[in-house]
Amino acid sequence: MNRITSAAEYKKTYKASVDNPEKFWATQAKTFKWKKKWKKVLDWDFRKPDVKWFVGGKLNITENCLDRHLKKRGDQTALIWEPNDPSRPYKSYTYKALHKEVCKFANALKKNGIKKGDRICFYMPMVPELAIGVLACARIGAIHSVVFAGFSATALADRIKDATCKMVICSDYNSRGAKNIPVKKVVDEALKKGCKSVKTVIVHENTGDKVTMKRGRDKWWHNVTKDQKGNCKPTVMDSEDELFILYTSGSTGKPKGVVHTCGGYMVYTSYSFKNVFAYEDNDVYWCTADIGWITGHSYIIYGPLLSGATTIMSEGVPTYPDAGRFWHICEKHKVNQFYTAPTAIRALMAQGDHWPSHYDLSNLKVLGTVGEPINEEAWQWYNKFIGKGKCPIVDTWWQTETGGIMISPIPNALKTKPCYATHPLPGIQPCLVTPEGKEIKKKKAEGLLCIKYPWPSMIRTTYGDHERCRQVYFSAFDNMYFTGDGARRDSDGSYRIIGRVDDVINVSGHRIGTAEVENAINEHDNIIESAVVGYPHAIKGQGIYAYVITDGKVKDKAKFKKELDAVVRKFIGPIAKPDKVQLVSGLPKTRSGKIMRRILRKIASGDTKNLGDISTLLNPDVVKEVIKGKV
Ligand code: 7RM
Repeated sequence: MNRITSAAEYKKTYKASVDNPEKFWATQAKTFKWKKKWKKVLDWDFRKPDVKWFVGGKLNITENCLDRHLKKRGDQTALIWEPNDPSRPYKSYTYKALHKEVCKFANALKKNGIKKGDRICFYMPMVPELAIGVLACARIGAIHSVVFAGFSATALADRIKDATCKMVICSDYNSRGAKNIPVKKVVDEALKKGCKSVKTVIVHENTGDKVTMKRGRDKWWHNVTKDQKGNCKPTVMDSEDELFILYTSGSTGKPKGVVHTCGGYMVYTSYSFKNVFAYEDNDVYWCTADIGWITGHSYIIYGPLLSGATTIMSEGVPTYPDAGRFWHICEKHKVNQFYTAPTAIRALMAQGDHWPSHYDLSNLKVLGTVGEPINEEAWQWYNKFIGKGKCPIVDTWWQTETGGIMISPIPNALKTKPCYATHPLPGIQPCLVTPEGKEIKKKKAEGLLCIKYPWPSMIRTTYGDHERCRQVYFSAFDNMYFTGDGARRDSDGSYRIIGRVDDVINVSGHRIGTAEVENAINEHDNIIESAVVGYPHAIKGQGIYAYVITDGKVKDKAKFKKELDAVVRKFIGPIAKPDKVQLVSGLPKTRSGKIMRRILRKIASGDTKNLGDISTLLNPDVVKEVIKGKV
């Protein structure tokens, strides 16, 4: 697999990838071990959508992540795990050791009745067993569905039911900063909400604190793996067999299960990993994301391991025990590539410039960001205090649905530019379209970001509801994938991502649907109606602003706010708690009864001068009240 190292090479490679995509991707795919070669590289029809890559090819992704490397780098470190508490020892697994652990757990899954195609839900903190478990699923063709351990029991139950999971794998507790958060307890609660498909719960002992185990259903990880062999033949999978489901928020209430398949995802995550991070043999790479999000799937587990890299996963938070933790870990493991979210950079920047100065960051070569737009100030700080002006910053734009990085600088080949994700990777054909669906050909333009040609790691369907996939991503514009983002393009073809144009807000790099938050808020007894919008937030990127109409019986506003937090916590999780709540007597609505979110968004952002024409509203008077009551 070739890595691009100059501007000329990028230009040449990009052109080749667009002129003959099938030839280009076939070349990349040859790096891997296939049980059977594909018959055709690509079959596609966006209108259905029906996209197939490496048609007829047979493989197992874990054979490519693990077995393929054993001969050359069996004793090289594959995975380093850095615990929440820095005084505890870190763990590391060589490729050989990781292979063995994955096989043992894969055998344990089989022993517990798991077969190819079964869905398994993971609800775990960032412990090595999460990576091992995910790979063990892939080893035997079971489909993993990882649910971020910050989600509530209700949210977890919804996801378990949607995918009819046969098994849940969890930990006892989650050590996060100074907290010890119950995990198994949340699973118990979720399973009381009608998750009839779940037959077994496997519990990994993390902190060792007390949990209740249900006889016949719950088993300890260490017991089920104890007598298993360290060898497990990889199940032969079709390129288009499902690899995993990952739930993500959209503009409607219910999160959708984005489905990725084996062959294309394998080729693309590895290709993009090597190129974007300029990964060279023996480099140590660290992505601070949680495996509960796509970034963790593609760029902690699959991309790095497929590339034979040393990948770090860390359990803790950026500010525990202090704001130097990230830089301490970089020094300790001589990290070469570091990948994090703008929100973390802003939070650490706010703690003072001196924190990074206490650590040796001289091994860093490439810095990355993901999840949300990075503002210029944070970019400059990252560049100066972490990269010391010598590390290219790769601002990587992509989505759960795209499976891998789509638009990003490539170190030494594509120049970086603050706030710009810059150029598409080879094989990616972005375009800007007008709301009417016309592609904007002019270079310098602003529009809706679409992708007009398939790429190997793209979403195949939304689990259990293919029509929804078509409707959400492929119906807005003919023959194109619509990203939901708006973007600007410079005269040099460089892209700047502006952000979501739908009702999705991005809080600390987490995607949250406003409808989900509204549904949760509406569960409170005193709520008549609510409208949730995003507004600019100095650290989180966006904050959550809730406008609520109550039944007039709310006496204690502070107590009421706490109660709203509690319902949101209950139905979604703490990440979706509103930052601001404003009680209003009405919401601006169109004559057909639709809430005018555009107006609410402007007011929440403090931009009350350019509200546009409000005379067509059903209730224009309410706007004044809403402005006056801004919190
Ligand atoms: C990887 C991930 C996707 C949404 C996406 C954007 C936003 C992601 C950037 C970005 C500006 C970036 N997957 N987004 N990366 N916006 N610059 N570099 O985050 O499915 O959770 O979110 O995140 O709005 O549509 S995600």
